[in-house]
Amino acid sequence: MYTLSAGLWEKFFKKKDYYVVIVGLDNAGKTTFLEQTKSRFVKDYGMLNPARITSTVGLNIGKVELNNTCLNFWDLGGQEDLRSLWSTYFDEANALIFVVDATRPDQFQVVSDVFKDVMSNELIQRIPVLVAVNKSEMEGAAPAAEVRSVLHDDNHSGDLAVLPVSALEGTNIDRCSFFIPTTMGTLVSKLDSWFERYEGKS
Ligand SMILES: Nc1nc2c(ncn2[C@@H]2O[C@H](COP(=O)(O)OP(=O)(O)O)[C@@H](O)[C@H]2O)c(=O)[nH]1
Ligand SMILES: [Mg+2]
Repeated sequence: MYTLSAGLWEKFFKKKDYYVVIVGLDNAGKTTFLEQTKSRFVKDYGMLNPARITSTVGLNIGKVELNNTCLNFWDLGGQEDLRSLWSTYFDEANALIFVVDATRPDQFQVVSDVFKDVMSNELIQRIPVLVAVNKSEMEGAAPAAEVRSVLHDDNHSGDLAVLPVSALEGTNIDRCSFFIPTTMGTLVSKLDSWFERYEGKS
């Protein structure tokens, strides 16, 4: 029994490298979010001037170290014709960040449909999902609760958090990164107690 549990543990939960997919509609602020995250956690990283961030066609990657955890971000292009490629990255993903532009309530129906589509993927249903309600520093930006109300996650069993952020100003960006190892930690401790109970019975 020990060998089985130790093997599973190593394979799924003890690894310190986490892969995080960043998705959301085009222009929501995904690349700015990643740049801001890198500028906060990568020593001597000079954030790109936001005015020089262009629309993402392929993929931007970023690696960030937090204590003994390494977060590998994949920032994917959000244009309609690129969205079908997102799921090819879901296989490896340990967590997902969904970025919403809070200043565009006219897009919330599309956001709702796209989010529903992402959450219908069974690989996503069991991993932590963080919704970054971006551009929240702007006057008139929708509050996180309003964005939450258009998002449906009925079949999702992983943790879900909805946070107002400003990728431009850096508000709450650290909390987004810490959400991932924190929820992973919860998963590990849940698994730990499950193994204890299971092994107690065997
Ligand atoms: N006001 C404001 N603008 C932002 C914020 N984050 C991104 N933007 C702007 O939104 C636009 C799209 O950002 P980008 O990161 O390229 O979006 P992406 O297409 O989702 O990767 C750019 O003009 C950014 O400067 C934010 O928190 N506040
Ligand atoms: Mg981009």
